[in-house]
Amino acid sequence: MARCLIGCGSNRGSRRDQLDRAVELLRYMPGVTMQAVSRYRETAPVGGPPGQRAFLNGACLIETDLKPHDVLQLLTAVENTLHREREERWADRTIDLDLLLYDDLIVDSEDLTVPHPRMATRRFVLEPAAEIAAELHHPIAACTVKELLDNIATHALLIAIVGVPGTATSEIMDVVADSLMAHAVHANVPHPGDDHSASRCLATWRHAVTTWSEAVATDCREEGPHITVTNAWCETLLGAAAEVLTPDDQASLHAHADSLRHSLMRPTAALFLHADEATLRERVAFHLRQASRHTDVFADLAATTILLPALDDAVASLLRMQERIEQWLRGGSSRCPPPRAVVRIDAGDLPQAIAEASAAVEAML
Ligand code: A4P
Ligand code: MG
Repeated sequence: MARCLIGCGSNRGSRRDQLDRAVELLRYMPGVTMQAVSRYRETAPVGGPPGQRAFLNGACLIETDLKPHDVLQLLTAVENTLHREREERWADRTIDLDLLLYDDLIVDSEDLTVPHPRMATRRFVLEPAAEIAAELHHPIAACTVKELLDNIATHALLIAIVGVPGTATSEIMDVVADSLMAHAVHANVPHPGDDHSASRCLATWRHAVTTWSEAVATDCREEGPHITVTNAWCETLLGAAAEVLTPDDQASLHAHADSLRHSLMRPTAALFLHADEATLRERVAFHLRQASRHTDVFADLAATTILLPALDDAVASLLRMQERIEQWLRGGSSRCPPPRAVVRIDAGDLPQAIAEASAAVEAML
């Protein structure tokens, strides 16, 4: 038997009745035993078209011998019974049932992702979930549901928006900071400029790491509720440096970063802007054609393309950097544990990425 945590939400029609009916329909499904149902909470809508009604959100815990895809089918059947219409994404709905956790299983398929990819930053998911299943384990965050809730239930949020050049981390950070009145801390990767020496110079990288970490640490010392967003983390700066510094200089930069880490809080969340190879290739090609004169969005690609003007070399370098970020987020870097909450965002569609990033941060408040 597997234990499944299910998130429920409604913001259209008779919200409480619909949640009650969804729970009752699940309770009487063959192969399902209802273990617990949370209270329902009214929550402000996150993301989606403006002017939506508030949600009523809850969670339930079931035991079942159904496989994960069969559970998803069951949830869809219950949604259909309750007249769920699928219009625009994140549009208001009579009922939404999400499979949050299925034991300790990780599923990553076309139509099903478990754990639910956006749950770790969502207060409207974690509060009811922690009420009935505080000790349930999240296999990717490697902690319990209660620990995920405690992670975001803090008055000082520190959000790292990470991604390789060409994924618009700075622009997205600026939009998120503006819309939520957060402090933005820019990290600047050393730019090669006219001679190529600056970006290969250890001192320049040490300076970049120092100024960035001092700015983050200063923001984090501030008292009272506040949000800090930054477009980098130590690991992303070190990963970029690995492309240009000698192994000895890299080791020295790592030691320098280690000496600064004690002043840094562990980030509350990382928003990982991930681009596939085709997207990176298209953006680098665009940049190399100097079409970028007309737009600033991918200006940060200059740091790569000045040193590596051949398209294939530049793309390969970005993919290596991206793999290093993934490794860190998977917990592969022993120096700095990844944040508990990681939301992976497709950087291929910029407006969508901005909406996802803003919603992920808003959901924590
Ligand atoms: N899908 C993949 N993985 C899962 C999973 N673990 N559980 C697929 C459920 N479905 C999963 O879902 C779109 C597709 O996701 C499905 O076809 C399924 O194969 P959907 O329910 O049709 O559409 P949606 O819910 O609009 O999209 P999405 O991206 O699932 O939205 P979310 O993440 O569920 O967010 N604000 C508040 N306060 N309360 C809420 O409950 N909910 C949302 C929806 C946004 N804002 C909210 C709330
Ligand atoms: Mg859904």
